Amino acid sequence: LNLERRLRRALRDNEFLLHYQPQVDIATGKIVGMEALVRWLDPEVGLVPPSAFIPVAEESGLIGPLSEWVLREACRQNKAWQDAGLPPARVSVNLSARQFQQRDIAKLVMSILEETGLAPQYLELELTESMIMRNAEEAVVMLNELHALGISIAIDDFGTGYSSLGYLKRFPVDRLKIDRSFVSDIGASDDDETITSAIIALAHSLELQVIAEGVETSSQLDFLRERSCHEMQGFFFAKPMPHDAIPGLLQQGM
Ligand code: G
Ligand code: G
Ligand code: NA
Ligand code: MN
Repeated sequence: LNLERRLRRALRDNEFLLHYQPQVDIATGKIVGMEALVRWLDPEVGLVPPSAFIPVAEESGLIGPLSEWVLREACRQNKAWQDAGLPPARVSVNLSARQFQQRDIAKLVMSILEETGLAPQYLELELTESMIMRNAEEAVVMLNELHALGISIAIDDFGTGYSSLGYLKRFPVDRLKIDRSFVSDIGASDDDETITSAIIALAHSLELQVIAEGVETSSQLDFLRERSCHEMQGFFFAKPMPHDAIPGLLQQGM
């Protein structure tokens, strides 16, 4: 069976699941969010990472229904945790390029928020610079529609693409996610330290939130804290984990 047909079957048979990686406020140490990361539990192969199937899903058009499932499941789960009395934390969902090209994405997000009852301030969408810059004029319109729903927007892998800083100001963007390639070289590369510092300073001067991804060591964390980076995500705090590990973490408050 080729991958496309196996993916189609996996969608039908409910073989996808979400892992979550906590995002922590550096000043308070509290979990303030989590990134939803899709996995495929293939009965023959086991857990398959998204890099192995997202590209095929995009080419085949299956990314539409898959992304819709991810969005709905992330919102549903987050609302269920809040209803269970856990401290609220936002959930971030990665948008695929294909999905962002669909003019009616804001309508879909709105209907999923209504259906699940999740308050919009607890949903964040992650987009990459290249997705936005591919058609910046169109992206401004779509991001404004999404932002008007009350959700937040993060730019993923920030620093690796070609952002026009001018557009960055015009876009209703809430958060920059410093790409993990820069963060991982803190302590090893002067250039990457300079870039990380510059992104944090840029975020402060544009009054954006900034989160570092891929934080693996306490010295990376110290570097980020000294520069007033707001949040961090990475193996130093926690790896992506199954949904049933999250309530305990939220409860502990960390
Ligand atoms: O979890 P992992 O490191 O394997 O994720 C690899 C990549 O897959 C990341 O770049 C992430 O953005 C992407 N990814 C994870 N979940 C989703 C999803 O639900 N939708 C899309 N479009 N990409 C995802
Ligand atoms: O492209 P995106 O930023 O969405 O990728 C998220 C992916 O990054 C997750 O799949 C996760 O497995 C991976 N990741 C998260 N934290 C770390 C980390 O500290 N180190 C490494 N090497 N990978 C990480
Ligand atoms: Na991401
Ligand atoms: Mn990223």
